[in-house]
This record gives sequence, structure tokens and C-alpha cells, in this order.
Amino acid sequence: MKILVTSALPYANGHIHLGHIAGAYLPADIYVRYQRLRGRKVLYIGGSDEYGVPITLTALKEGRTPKEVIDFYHNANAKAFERLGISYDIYGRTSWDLHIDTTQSFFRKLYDGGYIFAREMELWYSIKSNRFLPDRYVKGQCPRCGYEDANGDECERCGAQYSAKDLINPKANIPGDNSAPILKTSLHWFLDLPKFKDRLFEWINSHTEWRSNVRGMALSWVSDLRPRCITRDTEWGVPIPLDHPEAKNKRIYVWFDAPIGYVTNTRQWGIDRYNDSHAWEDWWKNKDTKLVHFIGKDNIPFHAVIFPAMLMGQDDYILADNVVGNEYLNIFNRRTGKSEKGSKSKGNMIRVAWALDKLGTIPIRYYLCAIMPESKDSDFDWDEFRNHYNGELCDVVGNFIHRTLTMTVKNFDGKVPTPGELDNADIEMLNAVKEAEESVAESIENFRFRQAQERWVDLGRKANGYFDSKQPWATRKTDVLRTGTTLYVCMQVVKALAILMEPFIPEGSLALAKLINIEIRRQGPEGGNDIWGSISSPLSPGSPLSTPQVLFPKLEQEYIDKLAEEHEQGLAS
Ligand code: B3M
Ligand code: ZN
Repeated sequence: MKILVTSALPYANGHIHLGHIAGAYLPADIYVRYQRLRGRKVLYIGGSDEYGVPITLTALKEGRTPKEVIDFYHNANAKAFERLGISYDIYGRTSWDLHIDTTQSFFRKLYDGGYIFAREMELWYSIKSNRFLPDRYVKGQCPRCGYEDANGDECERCGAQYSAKDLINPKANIPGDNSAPILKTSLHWFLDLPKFKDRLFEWINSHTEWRSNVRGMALSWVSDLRPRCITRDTEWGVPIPLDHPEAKNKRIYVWFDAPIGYVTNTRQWGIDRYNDSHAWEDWWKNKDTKLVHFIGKDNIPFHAVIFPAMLMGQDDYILADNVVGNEYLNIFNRRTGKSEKGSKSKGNMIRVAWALDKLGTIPIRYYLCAIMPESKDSDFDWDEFRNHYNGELCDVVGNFIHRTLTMTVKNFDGKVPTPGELDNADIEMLNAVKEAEESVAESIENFRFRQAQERWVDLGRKANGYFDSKQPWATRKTDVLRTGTTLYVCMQVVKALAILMEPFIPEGSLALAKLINIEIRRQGPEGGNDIWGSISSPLSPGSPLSTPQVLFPKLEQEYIDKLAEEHEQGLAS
């Protein structure tokens, strides 16, 4: 079996934020790191989404070319992901030439199969700017709820989706042009989604294990399927591979090419790694591959309905085994005491690079996993941040590791002691290690990352209880053998934690592995050993230990207050 994992490709028109991380990146990274530890063949694909109106509008607003915009944000985001330890096998770009080839071949295959047709439509056109106004280039009043500042294709307030033609009092939304547009006809190409309706229903219905938010949204979309326009009046995008005069000044719609980016990036990965331009097929066209998409909830229809239809139209591609869609991470505003949506204009989102500068990777990854919006929206809250990180990772896990290592190194010559006979409490503690190995794995395989993290923290909690009840600081004066046995058992928990925490806080795992002199090797997409399966195999008596260091220093209240204040002033976005 192979596992092909994707995370949504963020638009290269802005910096990635912690909300994105909690939605589509951290869960995928935990999943992938876990699968690598199992020695399974897993490939993790990511990259930038570089076409479409989001890019050209940003370029207009910032007075730069689209190419300057995507180069800047692609590099910034690739770096932020790397610093946070998001362990892509490749972080690609949809502006690559190779992507034109992949996208056009998808388009042609669908076209030849009779799944794409052309139709004239009436679209808003600005006489002032002498251009059509696709998507967000036009704003107006929502035809359903009357909201004044509604987008061309959907209303942010009531969620209505409509055709731009129905917008009331439309206005161009271009810097320097808010003129009232006129309606003009233009020829466009449509993906004939209703032709896939039966197959989509059957496929989604067969996946009863999907999260209910994803399944529910996918089924409701399929029950109301309409042809979707997949071309735009723009110059920024993949050219339409048709010899038609009307196709020349138009491009393929960004939501058509973006998910194909997963395929392009896999192609490029195969070329980079093996110099093999066919290596990708063994992932995308292999019935033995499990494809898993990680996304935020706004991307569900594209990954659970439209892209699968596009894949069905290619004959030989596999379909997703799961689409893991998270809800939103909102921001808790300390001043108002209310939770609010993260928004660019409010400036209340937290840039990954800013957070890394202030906090480092471990607290960020730990906290975001603790509050991951898996089944409902959750809040980023600075006080909770401190409570989770200090109260759990520092006080429970870090404290247990530190007291065990300090006492062992000091009393047993820097080595894992030789145990005497094990009593019931010892055996129970060792059994808990084995249980954690299995239960954390089960949670991850079921995409329940919060629960998975809670489970290894619980192991630390149990181990602290064991340590307290065995009182090695007291027995060391009276019964060295007993003390050695206790610390031997504790060291097995420490070793287990080093592996258990790797998917969640890899930097912490690495530091701990160094202290106890074990190596947790990162294994490639070709697979390898079941390192996870060795969590409960013992660290031998006599193994050398290094001088203990505090792995998880506490965050002071004043420091958190300072960060919260900077955040409130908009300095974090
Ligand atoms: N760029 C939207 C987003 O960033 C879009 C995702 C593409 S995934 C193929 O949320
Ligand atoms: Zn509305």
C-alpha cells in the first residue's frame, strides 16, 4: 500500500497564518510523520496556488506584476512551512511550465470525452477599464440578503452563491475603477458536472467513514449539480488548449488548475528524486494507493465533488480515499471577550513567521493541535495557549522527563539502570506504554489528532503518578535496586515519549532523542522500518544518557500578555 497525502495549495498572494496551519497543514504533517515512522510508503505533496483573480487583484493593489507577487509569497510561505516543520516531499508551484502540460492534458481528455462544452454568457464588463470583470473584480448588492459589499459570485454575509449577472448595483472592484459595468456576451467553456452525478453519489455514499461535515456538504452539492464555467476573461492562467478564436484571450479558471497542481508537483517530485518522468503514475494511477486530501472547510466542494469528477473523466486515476476537512480557527478577542473570524482587513490573523519568531515551533504546534477545529470551529486564545502549553507539555510531560533524567544520570552514573524484579505497578506502567503505542496510532489513523495528542500527554500524566508513588528520591538512600527498577521503568516511558511526540512536535522529539542517545530516522517515500512498532521495546540497561536539559521552558504570563497586545495592535498579521 502507498499513501499519497496533499494539503491545500495556499494562494501565493499573502502570508500563511496560524488559522491555515490548524486547518490543512498541521493535521496532514502529523499524519504523514506518523506514517513515515510506521515505515509505510507515504508521499506528501504541497505547493503554491499561483493563478487566478486572487493573484492579479493583489498585484494591482500592491502595484506589482503577478509574477513579482507569486515569487515573493511563494518563497515566504515555503520558508514559513519549513521553519514550522511541515515536512513536504515537494513544495511546488502552479506557475511551472510542467503544470501547463498537466492541466491542458486534463482539459483535453475531458473535452474529448464530451464533458466540456462551450456556451455564450452575459458578463459584467467595465468600459472604463476596457475589460471583463471576472469573480472578485466586481462587487455589488447580494440578490438574496441585500448585503452591500457582496462579491461577484458569492455573498460573504449570507453565503448565497449566484451568477454575477444577478448582482444588484454592480460596481467594478479594481483600484482606480469603481464604475458601473455593462453586460456583454462572451463565449466560455463549462465542465458538464451533471454527467458525473451518479458516479459521484455512488462514490461518496460508499465512504461512510468520512467526517460528517465533509460527507454532508459533498452530498448536498451533488444533489444540486450544475455545469460549471471553467474559463475566465483574463491573461493570468493556463491557456485553453483549443484552436478557437475565442479561446485566445481567455484562460483556464484557477479552481480547475489548482487541484491538478497536486499531480504536477508529484510529476516534478519523481523527476527530481529518480529522474523518472513516469514515477508519479505509480501514485496517481495505482489502485493500491490511498489518496488523502487535507483542507479547510471552504474547499470541501472542490475536493469532494469537482476534482473527483475531473479525475473520473480521465479514466485511469484513483479517487480520494478520504477528504479531511477542518472547520475554522477563529480569534478570541481579549478586549471584547468575543470570538471573531480571522480577516485580512481586520488585521487580526497571526502570521506563521511572526509566531515562530516569538515562540518557536514547539509551543505553536502543541497548542494548535490541542485546539484543532476538527468537528467545530475553535478559538485561538492567548490565555488558553499558555494554559495548554505550560500546564500540559511543560508541567506534565516535560516535568516527568526532566525528573527522570536528572535522577537517573545523577544516581546511576549517566546510564539506564539495571532493573530488579518488576512488581505490579511496574508492569502496569510498562503496559501503559504499549497501550499508548496502540491508542495514539488508532487516533491518528482515524484523523483524530487532538485525541491522539491527549493520549500521549496522558501517558506522561500516568508516569508522573507512578514516579510519585514510587518515591525514588527517598528509596535511593535505602534500596538502590528498587530505585534502579523504578528509574528503569521511567526511562522506558521517556523513550516511548520521544517517538510518540515526533509527529506532533518533531523538534522536541529530536532534542529528547539526543538526550537518551537514540536515533529516530526520517524515512523516505520508499518506506522503511516500523519505528513506531518499537515504541515499547526496551531501552537496554547500561545505555548512556546525556546531561539533562529543560526541553520545554515555560512561557511567562507577562510575555504572553505582551504578544497578545502586539496581536491586538495588528502587528502579528
Ligand atoms: N488556493 C484556496 C485556499 O487557499 C485555494 C486552495 C487550492 S487547493 C487545490 O484556501
Ligand atoms: Zn447575502
